[in-house]
Amino acid sequence: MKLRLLFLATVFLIGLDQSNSASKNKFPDYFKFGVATASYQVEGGWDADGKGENVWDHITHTNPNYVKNQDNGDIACDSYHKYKEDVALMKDMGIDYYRFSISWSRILPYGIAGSPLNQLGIDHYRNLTQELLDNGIEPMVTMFHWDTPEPLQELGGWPNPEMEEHFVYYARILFEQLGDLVKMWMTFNEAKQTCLEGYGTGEKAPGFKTSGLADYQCAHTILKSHAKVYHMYEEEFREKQGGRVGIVIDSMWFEPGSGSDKDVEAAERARQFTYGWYGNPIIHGNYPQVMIDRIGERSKKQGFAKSRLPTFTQEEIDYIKGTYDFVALNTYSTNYTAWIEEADISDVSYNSDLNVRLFVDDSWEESASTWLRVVPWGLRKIVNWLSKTYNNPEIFITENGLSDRGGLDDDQRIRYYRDYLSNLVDAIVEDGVNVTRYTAWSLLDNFEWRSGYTEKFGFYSVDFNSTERTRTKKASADYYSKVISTRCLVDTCN
Ligand code: GBH
Repeated sequence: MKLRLLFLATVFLIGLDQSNSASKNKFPDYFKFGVATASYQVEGGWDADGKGENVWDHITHTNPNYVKNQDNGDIACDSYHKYKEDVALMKDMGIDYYRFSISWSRILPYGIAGSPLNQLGIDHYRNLTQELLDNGIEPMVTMFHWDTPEPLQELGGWPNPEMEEHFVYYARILFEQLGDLVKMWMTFNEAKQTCLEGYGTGEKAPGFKTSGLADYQCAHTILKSHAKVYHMYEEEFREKQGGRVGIVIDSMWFEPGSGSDKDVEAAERARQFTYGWYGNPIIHGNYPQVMIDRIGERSKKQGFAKSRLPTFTQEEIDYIKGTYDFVALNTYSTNYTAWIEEADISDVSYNSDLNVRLFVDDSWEESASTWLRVVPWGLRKIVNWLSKTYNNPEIFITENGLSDRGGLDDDQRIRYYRDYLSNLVDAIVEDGVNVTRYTAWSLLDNFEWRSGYTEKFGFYSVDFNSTERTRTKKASADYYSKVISTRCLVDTCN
């Protein structure tokens, strides 16, 4: 009898143990998996059906050497014409939702508030959205993924506060014309890159290099525009349409390069200057204190009558605070941080306002992108940091992925997804972080900005030499499908 009890107890314990280790590797049932793309990177049809010119059309046409191999997005993956095929690929993979962006210049060729609407542009996105819904795939829409209408750039672009009016006008059209079908909205993709690279370092279109000034002005306009669009949805659309609105913020994970207090401080400062630049105003109401203090002090020493970081009034703080229904993160990699001596005071730039040295461990596996080393544990750390810093919000990973040079047997990509997802599941199951969505970048190999078509992130390769832009499945697509259908990373857990 005793033996039998012992035996039963043992079986029970083993059973328990197995179900525990199983659930450890399993995503919760409510968890959703998606893939992402962006309009300029995949659509092509750059002047099709009345579309206007945007800053990427403009810079690649007027300064072809801006992009490697003089590549541009004129045709890209031709997804503008091949969207049904793209949806079929996603359906085949069992994707839960598709994160794509809308090209502002297709909807409003002049960009400007009050300018004529291009019905064919609206039709295109209604068709794409309907096709997704008919195939059981949820649309997740980004309103702006870096492709500012050129006429608006000629008025100054994002550092010009008037952009708010133009963006709100555009956003209203999207809610009115697509809000019956779309329930998940992202206002901006990676505002940090729009501002820092577009107006600070010149790394992205429109290519201005006025760091420490125009980048801060740009961010200020974007934050106000985002808040206004959030409130507009809240007041005029939410009740009827029942959707959700947020903003996509990007950050790598910053890990202290040593245990010293100074390196630890440098890491936190880098996080605040990156995610916090946008996240802090939206979640807590104002720029991070460390940005206010450091930029204020340096500006003063440089002879500016006021801080180069614009200030929000109390009214604006109250208005911006809380304008999110979830926290969205694009993240790919990790850097170490080291404290350094204060930068020369004559240097006016975001980088010297931040004043942190970033470095990587040479043993970290490389990708095809210089900035992207494979560091899976960084994902677990960054979502834990978001959770702590921003009061345990619901978190979406809106981009994560790996670049290589091409090839259908992409086991490096499979390992990347396996190891990053494994860290994510640990964050959810073991650390209790509330992540509910994961979005892989990207469905297709596509136009990778300054690198043209040389860095490949896709589950499908695209033959850019064929007018058909033929898509071919890579091994990683099958891997991701299997994760989605089993919600599981190891074979033993289903
Ligand atoms: C995302 O940005 C974009 O949203 C997407 O369009 C893009 O295709 C995808 O990732 C892959 O790149 O050279 O060290 O100064 C990624 C975030 C942040 C990556 C800035 C490049 C340059 C860092 N990007 N980073 S560095």
